[in-house]
Amino acid sequence: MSLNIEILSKAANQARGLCMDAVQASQSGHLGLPLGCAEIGAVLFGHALKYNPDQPRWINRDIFVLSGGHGSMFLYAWLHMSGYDLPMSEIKRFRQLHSKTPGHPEFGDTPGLECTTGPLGQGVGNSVGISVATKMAAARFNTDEHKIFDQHVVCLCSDGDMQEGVASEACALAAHWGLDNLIFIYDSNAVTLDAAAKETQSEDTGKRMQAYGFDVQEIEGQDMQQFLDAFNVAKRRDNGKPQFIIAHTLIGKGIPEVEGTYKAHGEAGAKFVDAARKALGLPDEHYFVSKDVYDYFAQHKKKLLADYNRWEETYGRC
Ligand SMILES: Cc1ncc(C[n+]2csc(CCOP(=O)(O)OP(=O)(O)O)c2C)c(N)n1
Repeated sequence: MSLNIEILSKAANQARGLCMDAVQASQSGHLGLPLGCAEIGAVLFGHALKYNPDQPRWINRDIFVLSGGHGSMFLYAWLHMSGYDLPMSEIKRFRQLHSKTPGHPEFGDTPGLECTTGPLGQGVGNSVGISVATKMAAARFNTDEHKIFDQHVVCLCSDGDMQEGVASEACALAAHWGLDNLIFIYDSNAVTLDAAAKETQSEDTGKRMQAYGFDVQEIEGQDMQQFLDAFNVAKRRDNGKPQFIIAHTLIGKGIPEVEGTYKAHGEAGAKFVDAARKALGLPDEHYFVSKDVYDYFAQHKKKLLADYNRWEETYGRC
C-alpha cells in the first residue's frame, strides 16, 4: 500500500494543533518534540506500525516507546487519532490530576502507552529489555507452521536520551545480543533543554552506534517517504543487528518564532500559538481534527483489525 502523503500531512498539522492547544491550555508541557516529529508520528501510526487499538495489549503488536517522555503530547495525539480509548476530552485534560494524559507518559494510565518515560535514556533501556522479551517469546513459541511473534520494538529517542550513560550501556548490549527486531528513531534536532546540542556534545552518534554493532541510516525526518523507506529497510533487514535511524528534524516546526531553537523545547512557544495555528491552516476551533483525517484513521483501523484477525486464526490453530 502506498503512503497517503496528502492526508497524513494534514494529520501531522492537526496533531501539531492538538499539541499546541493542550500546552497552551495547561501553560505547561513540551512543544518541541511533538511538533518536530509530527510527520514521523503520522507515518508510524497512520501507516507503518502494527497494532490493534481495541486490544492495546495484543501480544504480537509492534511496541512503540517514546523515550523522550517530555514530548508526551506526541503520543497522546497519535493514540487519540489512531482510535485508542483516549477521547478528545482527555486531550483537553492534559497535565491534570487523574487524567489519562498526565505530563509524562505513565504506564497503566493511557491505553496504548507501553512504558513510563521521562528520565532521559530510560525508554532506550526499556526498549532493549522489551526487545529481549519479544525475541525470547519468538524463540520459545514460534514453530515452522505457526509464527506467533514477529513484532518490532520501535523507540523514538532524543539528543538527551542518547547523551545518557544508561542508553549507551543498553545499546551496547542490544548489539551484542543481535536484537534485530529493535529499531531506534533518533530525533536528531540538534537542540536540548536550554541550548543547542553542540554546546554539550560533539560525538558522531551514528558512528558510535555503528561501533556497537548497529546498522545506521540517516534521513530527513520531515520527509515522510524517506522516513517510511528507511523504516521498511530497518524492519526487513533481519540481519542480527539492531537498527538506528538518524532522523534530522526541526524542533518546534510550525512556530516560526521558536522553531529550530532551544526556546521550542518547552512551553515558551505557547504565546505564538494563535498565529501558528492559522499559518498551518487550522481553523479557530481548538482541539480540531477534520472528518477526513478521522475517516482515514478509521479506514486504517479496519485494515489493522483485518491483519489482527488473520493473526488470531494462526494463533487459534496452535
Ligand atoms: C536523566 C534526566 N536528566 C534531566 C532531565 C531533564 N530534561 C528534560 S528534557 C531535557 C533535555 C531535552 O533535550 P532533548 O532530549 O534533545 O529533547 P528535545 O529538546 O529535542 O525535546 C532534560 C535535560 C530528564 N528528563 N532526565
